[in-house]
Amino acid sequence: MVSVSDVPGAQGLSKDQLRELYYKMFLARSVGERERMLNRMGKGPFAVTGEGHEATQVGTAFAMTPGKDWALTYYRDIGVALTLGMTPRDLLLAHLGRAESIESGGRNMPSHFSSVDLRIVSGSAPVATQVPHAVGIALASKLRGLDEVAVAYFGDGAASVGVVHESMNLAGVHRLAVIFVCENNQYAISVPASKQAAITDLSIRAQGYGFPGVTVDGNDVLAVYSAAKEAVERARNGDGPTFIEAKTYRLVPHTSDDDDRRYRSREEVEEWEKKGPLIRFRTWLEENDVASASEIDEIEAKAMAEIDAATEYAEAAPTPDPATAMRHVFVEEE
Ligand SMILES: Cc1ncc(C[n+]2csc(CCOP(=O)(O)OP(=O)(O)O)c2C)c(N)n1
Repeated sequence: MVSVSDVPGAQGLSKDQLRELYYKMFLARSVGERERMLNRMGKGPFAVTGEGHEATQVGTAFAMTPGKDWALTYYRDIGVALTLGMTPRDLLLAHLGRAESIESGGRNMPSHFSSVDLRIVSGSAPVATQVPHAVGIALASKLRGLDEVAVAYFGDGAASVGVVHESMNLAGVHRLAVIFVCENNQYAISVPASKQAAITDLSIRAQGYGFPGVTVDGNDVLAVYSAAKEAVERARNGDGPTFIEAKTYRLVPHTSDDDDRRYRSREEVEEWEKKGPLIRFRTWLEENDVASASEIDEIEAKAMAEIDAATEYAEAAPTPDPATAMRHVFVEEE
């Protein structure tokens, strides 16, 4: 039986749930690191990962009901996929392009998360295309009288794309059960936030579309969870959309093909590392007696063991048969 934690600031989460949050955050961080490592070893063709985004991704997804609510992710959302129930094995099979990958049988780019059972809808590489999909799903839910919530994830760069504004407008007009989660990591590849928008808090845009917008500290998992929980409640109750801007920082280059030394200083990255989501939540768990240092070490060891086993499995798994390369592209004759 899980007892509800009376730890101040725990947002009503039990100690087990708080530890689970840390587990998922650490898992997300370490899957990203593993993917980049496999890429450097010449095994994974391309790595796009989310180190630094763990509080934003895990905190929002933790407020959703997996398999009922819809996640429209973008390429950085390893933490969302893992929190909703995808496994390191799923992600590494996709990263290495293996036939068994549930995402596309090894045909898609990595980090295009998808799971039919978990309602994680496969995205497309052009940024922001998942946002109108979320609104369409939310409209369908409304027409069918369902209380399912659709959550669209995107970056600060994607927030400038026209279709995001059209999506927010439509969602506001019809008061749809959709949540817009903007993972503002300060950069769109090399373009800093100051050259992306002439405002500081992107969340104020929601006002123009007639629904609430909040800016939260995207490195504070409990603050993010609290905002997401409220947004999910509003959406489920028929009170319409919410825009959540989570301010965070991408601690690694944009992808394995990017050299971030060309557009940001090492000092800047180090400053953000010091206030990174994992170190902050680990400190909070210890200070509030939710988990001791050695218990946290055990949580981390468990996550690493899961990732090591997943890596071994995925590396040994076969690649797709080249004769099936066109499958799912053209209709196949029986
Ligand atoms: C329509 C379109 N334009 C350009 C690109 C190339 N591109 C890929 S990711 C990216 C940056 C997106 O930045 P942001 O939305 O802030 O997300 P982040 O990568 O920082 O998490 C760009 C320009 C693309 N995929 N699609």
